[in-house]
Amino acid sequence: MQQNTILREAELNPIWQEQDGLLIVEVESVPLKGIHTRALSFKGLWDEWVADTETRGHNGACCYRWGGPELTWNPGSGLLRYRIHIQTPGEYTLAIRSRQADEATGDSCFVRIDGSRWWIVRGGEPGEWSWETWREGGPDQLDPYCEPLDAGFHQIEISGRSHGFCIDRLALGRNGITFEDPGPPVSAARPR
Ligand SMILES: [Ca+2]
Repeated sequence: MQQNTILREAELNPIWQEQDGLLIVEVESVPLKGIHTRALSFKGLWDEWVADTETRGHNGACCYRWGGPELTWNPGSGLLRYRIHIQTPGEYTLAIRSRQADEATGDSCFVRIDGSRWWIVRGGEPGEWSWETWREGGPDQLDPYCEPLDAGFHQIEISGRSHGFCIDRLALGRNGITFEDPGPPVSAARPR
């Protein structure tokens, strides 16, 4: 009984481990709650990511596509939480492998680290998967998502913003993101 509880905890609450200044996670490693089919998402279900296996070019089992409404200034819907452990403290760059629809312009999601302020985070060119990641500091201000992280436990949270915006993988890189798309294998995880 005790062991079952521990195994279940490891599966439900993994903590991904940074190694050699790099951490990679498939977004779908955190499961979705409730019904999340493609068909239902287009019927206007509120506040849901969709586990999308049809959009080509994703890694792992699927990508997550925001099937909820446009949430211009309202972070917190469809909350995805990724708990991580940093061994080597330093300045880290957060990148999300994302794709916006062919006709989209400036689609985005919300991201925050360790419960601090939410940032609007944009991706690359429409219709292409890319690790390009910009956080919006103001109307004409786009910067890389850089944060100093201490050694220890941290939490990355993502929530939905632009309908149709797809996310596939997350990465944290010390001193920038230097790998080629689609990136290295996922990081090891351990239970809490
Ligand atoms: Ca994926």
